[in-house]
Amino acid sequence: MTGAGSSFEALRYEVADGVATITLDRADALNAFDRRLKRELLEAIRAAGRDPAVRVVILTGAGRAFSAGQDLRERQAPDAPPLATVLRDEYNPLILAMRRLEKPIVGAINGVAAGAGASIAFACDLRIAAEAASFILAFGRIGLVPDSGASWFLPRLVGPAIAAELALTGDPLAADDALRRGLVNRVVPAESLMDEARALAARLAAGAPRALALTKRALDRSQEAGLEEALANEAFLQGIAGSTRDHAEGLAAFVEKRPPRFRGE
Ligand code: T3D
Repeated sequence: MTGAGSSFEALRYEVADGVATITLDRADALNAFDRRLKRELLEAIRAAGRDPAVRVVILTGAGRAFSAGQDLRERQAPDAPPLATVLRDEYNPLILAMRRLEKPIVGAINGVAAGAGASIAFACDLRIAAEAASFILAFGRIGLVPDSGASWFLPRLVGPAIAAELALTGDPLAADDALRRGLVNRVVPAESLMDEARALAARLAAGAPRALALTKRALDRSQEAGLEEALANEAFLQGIAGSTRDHAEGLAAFVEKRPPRFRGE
């Protein structure tokens, strides 16, 4: 196991077997995002992007919460920057970095994900939730609107009616309901959460990295596109994927009836 992140204080960053595991580590404050945690999470995502040894990222939280969102104590400080500035300078680059990362992110949602903590869970590619996890669009409870991508991700993940209910009421969505609504991919007992996340990450890490990156891009672009544009984009991305050595390796492995060995080339 290597640690690119000896400089990290508010999170842990560990790389093993092609998987970077990022653990938000402010358990006493339910992993609320102060300025340092936001900065370090952005750095960790970028470090994972740069490291060719990393093929998949797992994002989770220490203790009983995934994240309680913005650190509200920091927000109350007299010198706290305006909300719009915090979003433009801190949260928005983080969400964009997660979506632009050319590697899948598996959210291992270990407990409550509230406010921007929920948004960051939504920005993962896949979510596995512990049975006690929940999602709370807590923004309205403190007189704010959904941010950090929540208003974009949620209707796309659960549909407009449920998104409106969650955003307008601020009611928690329990893990089982989140599974029924399609917000999470699976729900598992807390004690097996990380094993399940690592097993899923290992499967993804064995895939063709370029194809996974292009698939992530295709799915994101499809949210914005009409069918004609999506078809054109698929053809463009397939042109890239089809010219990789991994594609040739996949074909050879099929014909030779053996597992492929993808190298990200
Ligand atoms: O700059 C900007 O503001 C822009 C960005 C905004 C994006 C946002 O995220 S806005 C939404 C911010 N988040 C919230 O409003 C959620 C606040 N927290 C809660 O509603 C509850 O804590 C939870 C529902 C998440 C969990 O409830 P519970 O009963 O399990 O735990 P608790 O007792 O409320 O919290 C435990 C501790 O964590 C407690 O500290 P203490 O008393 O033991 O010293 C509590 O103060 C602390 N904590 C929880 N959430 C936050 C927090 N500390 C700082 N910031 C928090 N968000």
